[in-house]
Amino acid sequence: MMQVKRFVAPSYAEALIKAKHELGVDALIVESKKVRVGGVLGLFGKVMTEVTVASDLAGAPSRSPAPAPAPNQANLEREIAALRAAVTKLAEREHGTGHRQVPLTGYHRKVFEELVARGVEEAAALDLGRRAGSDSTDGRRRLRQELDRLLGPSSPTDLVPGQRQVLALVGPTGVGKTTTIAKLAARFALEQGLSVGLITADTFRIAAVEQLRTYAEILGVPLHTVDTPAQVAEALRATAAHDLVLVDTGGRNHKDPARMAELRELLAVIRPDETHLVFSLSANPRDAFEALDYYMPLGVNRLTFTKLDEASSPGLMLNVRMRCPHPIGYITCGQSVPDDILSADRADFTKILLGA
Ligand SMILES: Nc1nc2c(ncn2[C@@H]2O[C@H](COP(=O)(O)OP(=O)(O)OP(=O)(O)O)[C@@H](O)[C@H]2O)c(=O)[nH]1
Ligand SMILES: [Mg+2]
Repeated sequence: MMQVKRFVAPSYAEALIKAKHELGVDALIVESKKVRVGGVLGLFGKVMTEVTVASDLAGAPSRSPAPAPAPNQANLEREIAALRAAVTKLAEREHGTGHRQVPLTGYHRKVFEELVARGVEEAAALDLGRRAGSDSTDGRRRLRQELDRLLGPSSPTDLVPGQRQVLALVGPTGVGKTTTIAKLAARFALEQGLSVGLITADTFRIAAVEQLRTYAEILGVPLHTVDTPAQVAEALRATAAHDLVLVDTGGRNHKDPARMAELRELLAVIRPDETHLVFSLSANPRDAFEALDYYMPLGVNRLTFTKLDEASSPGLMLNVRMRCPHPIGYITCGQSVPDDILSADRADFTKILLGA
C-alpha cells in the first residue's frame, strides 16, 4: 500500500531527513515547495520547506513493526494468555454469554457501537453503554460524567514563577516528543511569559538536536545538550532559576535493554517533577500496551497523547488510561507549533470518543 505524507521543516535537507527517517531511505519525493507556516503572534510565520513523500508501506523500514522477538519464556506466556483469551471469547460467543450476545437497545447500543468503532475495547464500551442507559435524554450527560471520571482527573502543569518545575517527555520513536516540547515551550514562554529552559538528551542524531535548536532560537530560550551525567548536573544548575525546564529524550526501541538503562539513569539524575509517557493515537494499540509495560517502571507519572488529528482509534486513550493510574497531561492534534496542543483539563472527552 502506498502512503503519502507531507513533512515541513526549516530546510529542504531537514525535511528530507525527517521523511527518510520516518518512511525509510526508499521514500520518493513527489513534490517540494516553500510554505509559510503561521502561528501565534506571527512568530512562526516563517517560510518553511514542505516535501511530499510517497513510500511503500510494505517496504517502509524504520517505522515498520519490529520483527517478532525470538521466543522466550515471558513471550511464550504472553502468547499463551492471548490464545486462551481468544478461545474463551469464542466459547462465550458460541454459548451466548459474550458481549455481542447481550441484547442492546436504544442509546445503549448506539454508545456501544460508536465507542467500539473508535477503538474502545468491547468490555469498556459495553460498561459505558450500560451506564449511559437506553434513554438518550440524559444518557449523554451520564456518559460525559463517566468518561470524565475514567479519563480524568487531568493534571495541568501548575507553574509558580520562581519555583522550577522539570517536565520530561519519554516514549517510542516518532510519537511527537520534540514537537510537543516545542509547543509547550512556546506556550509557557510566549503566552504565560514564564522563563523556560530546554534540555535535550537526544544528541545521538544531529538532526534531532537541530530540530529543537531551531525552536529554541526562535523562542529565544536556552537549549542545553547533555550526553553525560556531569553535563546533566551542569544543565540542571544552569537552569535553576527558570520557571519551567523541558527535557527532550530520544525515542528508543524499548526492547533494547541498554537504551532503556540509559534512559533510566538519565531520569534518575534529573528527577523530573513530571515524566510524561507519550503515545501516538495513530499508533498500533498493541505497541502502545507494550510501551506501557516497558516505560512505567522508569517513574512515569503522566500520560500525553499525540496525533489526535490522525487518529482512527482515539479510544486508545481510554484503553491506556484504564491500564495506568496516571493522569493525562496534554493532547496534541496537529503538526503546527505552538497551536496544536490542548491541556487535558480542557479536553472534551465525550466529543473525542463519540464524535460530534
Ligand atoms: N499529525 C500530527 N503530527 C504530529 C503531531 N505531533 C507531532 N507530529 C509529527 O510527528 C513527526 C515526529 O515528530 P517528532 O516531534 O520529531 O517526534 P519525536 O517523538 O521527537 O521523534 P524521535 O525523537 O525520533 O523519537 C513529525 O513529523 C511531527 O510534525 C500531532 O499532534 N499530529
Ligand atoms: Mg525527538
